[in-house]
Amino acid sequence: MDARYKSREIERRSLDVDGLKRSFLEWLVYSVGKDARAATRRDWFHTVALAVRDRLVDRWMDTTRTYYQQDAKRVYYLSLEFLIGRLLTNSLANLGITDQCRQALDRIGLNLDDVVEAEPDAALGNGGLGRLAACFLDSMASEALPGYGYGIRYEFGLFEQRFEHGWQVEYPEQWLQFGNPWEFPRPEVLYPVQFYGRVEEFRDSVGERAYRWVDAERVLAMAYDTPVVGYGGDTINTLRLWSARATRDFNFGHFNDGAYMKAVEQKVLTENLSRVLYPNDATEGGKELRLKQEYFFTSASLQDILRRYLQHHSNFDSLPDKAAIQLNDTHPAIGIAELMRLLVDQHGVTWDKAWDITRATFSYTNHTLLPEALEAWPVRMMERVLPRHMQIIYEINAKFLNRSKARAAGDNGRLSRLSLIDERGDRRVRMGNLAFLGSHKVNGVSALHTELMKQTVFADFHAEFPERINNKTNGITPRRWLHQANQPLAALITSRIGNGWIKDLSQISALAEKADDLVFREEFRRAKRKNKKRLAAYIARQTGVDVQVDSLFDVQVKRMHEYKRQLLNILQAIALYNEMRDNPTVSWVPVTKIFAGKAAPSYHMAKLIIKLINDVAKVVNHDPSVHDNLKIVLLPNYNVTAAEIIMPAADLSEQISTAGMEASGTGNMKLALNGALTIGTLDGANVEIREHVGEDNIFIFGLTAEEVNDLRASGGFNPRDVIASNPSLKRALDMISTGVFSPDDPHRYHPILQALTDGGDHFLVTADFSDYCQAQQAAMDLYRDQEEWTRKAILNTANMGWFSSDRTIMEYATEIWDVHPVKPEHPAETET
Ligand code: GPV
Repeated sequence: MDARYKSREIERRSLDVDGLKRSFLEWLVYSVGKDARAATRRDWFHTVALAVRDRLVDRWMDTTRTYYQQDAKRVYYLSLEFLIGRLLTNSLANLGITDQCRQALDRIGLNLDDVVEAEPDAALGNGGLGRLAACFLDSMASEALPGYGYGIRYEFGLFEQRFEHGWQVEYPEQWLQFGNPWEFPRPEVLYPVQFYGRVEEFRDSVGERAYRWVDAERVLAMAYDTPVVGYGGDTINTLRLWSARATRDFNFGHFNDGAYMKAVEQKVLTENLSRVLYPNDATEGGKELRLKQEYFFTSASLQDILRRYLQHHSNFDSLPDKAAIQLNDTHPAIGIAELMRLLVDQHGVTWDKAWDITRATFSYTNHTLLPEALEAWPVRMMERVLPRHMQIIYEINAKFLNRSKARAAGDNGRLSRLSLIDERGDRRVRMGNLAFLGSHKVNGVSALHTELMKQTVFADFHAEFPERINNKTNGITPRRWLHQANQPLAALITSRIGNGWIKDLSQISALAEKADDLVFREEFRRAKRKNKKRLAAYIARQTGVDVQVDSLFDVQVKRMHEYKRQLLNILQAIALYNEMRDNPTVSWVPVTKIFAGKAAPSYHMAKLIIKLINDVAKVVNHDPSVHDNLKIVLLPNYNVTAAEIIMPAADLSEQISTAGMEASGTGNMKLALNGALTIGTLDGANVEIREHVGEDNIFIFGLTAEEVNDLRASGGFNPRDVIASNPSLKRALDMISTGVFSPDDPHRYHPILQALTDGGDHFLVTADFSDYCQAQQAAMDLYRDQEEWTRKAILNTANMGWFSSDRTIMEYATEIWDVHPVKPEHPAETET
């Protein structure tokens, strides 16, 4: 133990079992305020979390101090979403004290697994984009990179999903209800953020034209810091989340007029800014409050970044050498105009210099090509909410368009596409174009996605700036998604190749040679079976459905979206159900279809697909004629915590999006790493997964992105012809349309059938159906041969090393950020 700790009365830093136990008992009494007899499971969770937190504070301060003293270049990851999930298991594992903690609790008569279950799941994000940000935090800390996350401390995270009569119903998610032991409020870290008002022009001290933003409304951004523990516990970085606070004028100004209630009401309205996460995944509603959220957290973060920079510098020339700012999609792209405003209006930097600094500091990640997800704020809204930023955007645009090659070539079509303003219809600010123009690097999230970016949304910008677009294929943290979530497999791997893979996942390739080892296969299967039993118990608890542990667990877990094609999956399930009923004497491979995922509350089609899955499940699961060979479950309230149970238990991973539409996918990586075989289209990162695991170890089907493009362009696709020529598809659709699954409302699914026929089947469900069924058949056939299946599953795990977010983050660090590892210095630490 550290010498500096020994003199303390309370062993706040002790990592041994006795020290932990004493800390727990202290914390329970003196901070939670309960005695052991009265303590609930939640009290114990808070107790343990606070005691564990004690054990990382020194390292956290050492890390921060080292960055400061070395004036290290930091990277700031700006993201409207951080889908971090629970932190107790993660903190213990990364600090390396899981076993000690378990034993300490044992001695008090408690079970660590029960205590862990009392932690709420921090769902400050919707799906892949938010979870990627959380994996990146883990990787930055584990790679000793000086990285900060900046976002919003939403009081309400992503809604809780329940099913009522099979329909999705949303409930508020109150993760902060009982307090959050991981966060440190920083009431002194407070920045003003303005909205509305108007811009005044004036002459500055040297007679130059200058602007000030006046008569604006003011909100304060208050910081809450959460430590981000790297693997090994040496580097502990910071996630800084902003919460909206009314200014003191609000509190007291109206009060003096006697309008006390009005003042309080105003305060509540102001603080609504950070109340709730928008539940739309990859779609933008154009809501004013959303724009205000984006500006709120971006402005506060930039002010904080500049404050930190100015501790060591007196001008802004070297800002790009000391700060890299990554824009996680366009949500923080207003930061480009904001940094220009801060530099030009507040710090007197000249425009051209400010622009060079801005571009050298920012970089931008694009996460989708879907047109409905590309943010475009109405100019009239932007003028009202952020009048100075609108001016700055016009100025950036005018200077850019004046100099662009398109103008030189007299190409007006291209010029209008390059413009930051979409002039068609109501004028809008194209945030993607702003982000592109204001960044030195722009990246896609898989090889295919990056190529398509060059060919589609950013084709004109790519011609203008051919060096700017680059690829950074996504990754996942092996700590949370294998070491912590899948302890049976993690222990097996470590028993054979040591534990180096946790920190360096490329080492997992050493497992490949074990794929032919019968003993290893048996143990691999045993680990999978253990995970499947755990999932089966969870399914029974959540849905009441009993599933066979030895059936093929066929898993599709992700947001509900038409492009992700849960509909294709459930149609195949209906076709399989029919085959099983038609051929009762055949010995079928038992299959359990497992779905989970939330639909945006306003996405009616996605919610109808949820209802369809639940309706089909009800019929199939109660039909004795299939002899339990097919079960369908839709698990409610998919979140990080549920994913940690599901991922390790899957046999088959459904990655079946319409090719060209899934930017990357990351669930595909979690499932393959945990030994599931993928059934998927050549979309997003599936393409690269195939290259790594080998084409014999993956089930690829369906149209390619190019074929999808051609088919849509030719207009020659008639879904009715496809349906007519495929009896099993026709039968499945007829069953839906005649109310077999909805006898209470036979027309319920008319909108789905309409979309698949007259609607033109935009997502090509019918076009890919037959090929998909064949791939499913191949999977079921292979599953009969458990030795062969296991061999391929092992090869999946062994060949997924490249998909570690450590690899991804080091590519960002070297190719975009120029940020380097910094080892924290621990001043008073001495060996004893
Ligand atoms: I834009 N993504 C998301 O989860 N939410 C969004 O708002 C947008 C993109 C996802 C993509 O859909 C995934 O393909 C991708 O793997 C993930 O972002 C991370 O890059």
